[in-house]
Amino acid sequence: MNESRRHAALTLFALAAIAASPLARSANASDATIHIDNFAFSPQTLRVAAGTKVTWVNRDDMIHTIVDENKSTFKSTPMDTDQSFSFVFAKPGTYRYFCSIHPQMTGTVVVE
Ligand SMILES: [Cu+2]
Repeated sequence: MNESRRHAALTLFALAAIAASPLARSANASDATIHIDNFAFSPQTLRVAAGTKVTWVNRDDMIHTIVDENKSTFKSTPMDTDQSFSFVFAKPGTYRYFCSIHPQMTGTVVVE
């Protein structure tokens, strides 16, 4: 293979790798992630557009839950380390939530 063909092949390979990577996927505007670390939600306040799918990922070595303050919009089952919970916020509003096991853990999702 001559040098320019080799270069073209490498470029194609790199583009395919970027398209298939999870990083490219999470750049999708309709996805957002909140991490749980050391008994805290990060970011504590998340602003998203209506229709966004928000995923909470538990990075703590402790079981946590995600429950909205009215206990009617969304409620996860207990999440162990590395487990996640997702909810699609269809309607604009301010959604406060907490962990039912550690009620001092609170967070807010603002849907615009
Ligand atoms: Cu908790």
